[in-house]
Amino acid sequence: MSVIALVGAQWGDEGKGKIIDIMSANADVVVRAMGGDNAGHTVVVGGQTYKLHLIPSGILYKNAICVIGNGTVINPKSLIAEMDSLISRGIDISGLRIDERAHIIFPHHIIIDEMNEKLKGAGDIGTTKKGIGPCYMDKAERTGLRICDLISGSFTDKLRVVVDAKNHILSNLYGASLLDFDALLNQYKAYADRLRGYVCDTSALVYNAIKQNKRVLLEGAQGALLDLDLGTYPYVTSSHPTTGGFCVGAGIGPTLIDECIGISKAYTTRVGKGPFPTELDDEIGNYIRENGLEFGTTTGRPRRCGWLDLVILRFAVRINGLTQLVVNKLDTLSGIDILKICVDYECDGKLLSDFPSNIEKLQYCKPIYKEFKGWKQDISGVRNYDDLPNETKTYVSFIEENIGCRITMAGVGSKREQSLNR
Ligand code: 2SA
Ligand code: GDP
Ligand code: MG
Repeated sequence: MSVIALVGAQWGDEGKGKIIDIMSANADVVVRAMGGDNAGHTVVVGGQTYKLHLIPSGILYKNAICVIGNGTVINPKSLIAEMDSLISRGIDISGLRIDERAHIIFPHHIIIDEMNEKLKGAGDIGTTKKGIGPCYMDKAERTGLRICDLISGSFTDKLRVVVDAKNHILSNLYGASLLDFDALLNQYKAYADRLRGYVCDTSALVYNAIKQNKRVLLEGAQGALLDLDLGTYPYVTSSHPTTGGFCVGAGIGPTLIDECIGISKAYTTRVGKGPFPTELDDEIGNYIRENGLEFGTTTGRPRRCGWLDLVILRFAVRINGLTQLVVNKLDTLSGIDILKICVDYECDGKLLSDFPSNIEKLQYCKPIYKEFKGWKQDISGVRNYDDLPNETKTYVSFIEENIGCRITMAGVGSKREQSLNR
């Protein structure tokens, strides 16, 4: 291993945090490159549960350098709260590094996120309301402020320009209260003082680490179907949670990435709005939600649950160039008599094997299912892949045979030891 990229192969929450944590044992540098504190990555270790939002999951290992890369958007308030929470639990965060180019989330981004969602009414996206979209909007509009601005002497002048412009928008377009410049300046200056010591050019750091043959792990957030370009637009996030997103978001060339690993669940979930062909709005869906504890790690929202969809996984293999897939949460399916896997869609009387680009078409796609005999027993105590019930192994083998990608690990629980090499 030298550089490994790890991404969600569905709509996020596939258990990336758990796998990153396991792989961090052999990593020198772990890098977040997209999204912000909308992400929620759960790691369970030594009976303790950590819910990480911006800080890479590798932070739980003492020696790993943990990078928040240039492609992320950083809410300094929640980053500092996350740092403090880790410190209070005895975690050493001296390995944290924050990129100078990462954009900053301000209170107005959060207000605008909330207002935009409200104005959309029933057509809302179901965002996490963390200000992610509005912050990336400013980045694309070239009016955003970055971490290098926050820690520079010109921050006061730059913030003045931003506050004047945003107050104009907040009052005239949204009828919202104005930002208090002095209060905001003092607040963000205090954040700057706290964060300054962690800031550097992380693209250079990662490059130098690679040149020294260090092992680098690129930690994806969200999932392929939430990619701004390739996902179920407009029901997506505003970043690129695909392997390509690492090149831009970590400032690393594509030839430097050696392995691309996708993470999937043994079924499908989605949190937020948008089409979901295999969604189960019934008792089985409820069973999966309750059994799999499918509630948002950041917002606590119930996740929508459905059968595994191979059209989606084939799409994820293609757009990410996956070389391996991990299938988590097989234990959640224990006790379901008949399991279904969607192998293709039927759309307008035609067979569709490729994920459609247009969600209007996706809305009319009907899953074509293959049925499998389920397994009754609790498999969370199994520690060797070969000891899983034959039904579970048949289920996993079928997935592998139909997506064109090796399945190298299977998850039977949230703990480190509940990931079985295959
Ligand atoms: P946003 O806030 O602008 O990024 O929302 C846009 C869409 O992206 C989805 N999204 C997510 N989907 C799954 N997991 C995410 N992280 C949290 C978790 C979510 C939570 O780990 O459970 O706690 O609710 C995440 N972040 C963004 C979001 O639901 C919108 O569909
Ligand atoms: P991430 O965003 O991809 O890191 O995933 P989340 O942490 O948001 O959600 C995944 C949830 O599933 C977390 O609560 C994990 O602890 C849990 N989890 C991960 N792998 C497994 C597994 O194999 N079985 C079970 N039952 N839970 C798992
Ligand atoms: Mg999550």
